[in-house]
Amino acid sequence: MYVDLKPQFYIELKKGIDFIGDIHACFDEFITLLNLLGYVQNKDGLYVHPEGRKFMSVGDVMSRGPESLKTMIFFQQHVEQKLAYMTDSNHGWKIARWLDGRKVILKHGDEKVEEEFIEYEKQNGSDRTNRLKKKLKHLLLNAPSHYVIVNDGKQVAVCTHAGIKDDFIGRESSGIKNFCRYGDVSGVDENGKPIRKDWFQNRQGDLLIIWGHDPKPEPLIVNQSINIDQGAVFGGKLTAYRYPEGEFVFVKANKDYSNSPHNPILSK
Ligand SMILES: [Mn+2]
Repeated sequence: MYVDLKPQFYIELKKGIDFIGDIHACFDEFITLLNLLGYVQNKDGLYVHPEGRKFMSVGDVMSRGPESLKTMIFFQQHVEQKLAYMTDSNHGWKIARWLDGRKVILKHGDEKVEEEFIEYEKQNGSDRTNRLKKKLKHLLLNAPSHYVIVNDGKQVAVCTHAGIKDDFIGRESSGIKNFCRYGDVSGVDENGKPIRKDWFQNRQGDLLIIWGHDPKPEPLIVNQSINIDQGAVFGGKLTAYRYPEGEFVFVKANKDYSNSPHNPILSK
């Protein structure tokens, strides 16, 4: 069962969009990137572009890294004001369900979000913490599986987290949402790790797809798809892809925050 993607998830290109790869709580690197892209703080402390550009995150703004709360609050404020956009994602969906009180096990860096909330509550009390949780839950539960970018009435690009099939574009269903969160996952390997099929390899469509999720040392450009997750939290770099200019802007991570024995960037 499919339904049409909601009209508010079709975004006019207007003055241009800066797509941002997986931030994973690397807040300092993210702010450095926004400054490099020319965004400046307005009187309310929100980052706006003097030329009217907007920025769009491929999701996974939190978890693994040092500042999940700051990064999520940042997106909550900017998405609410329509200064920024953020797609759904696997970590985002996990945190959304946790905030919604559902039974989930926080691991793979999601436990760091809970630790930050505990610290936040110590400093700000439970009323303020509960209000924040409610706002962030709303942001995460309402993030779309993908956005379609439109220019002069023509669809020009799609932004999603882990991937999308061409015939999913402009539609929503629970299957499409899962595909966009996790990619084309077919079973698990002998270590219990999901086997990822590269959905883009035999792709025929010609609409540009911008995605993240699967950290690559450099942007991977295949069949009109661009992976912009360069593993900032793993000590790689945070990527912006500027559309329609087609330029990449990078910020090198200050360090490897992940402490992961299977570092996808430094081991490649
Ligand atoms: Mn992901």
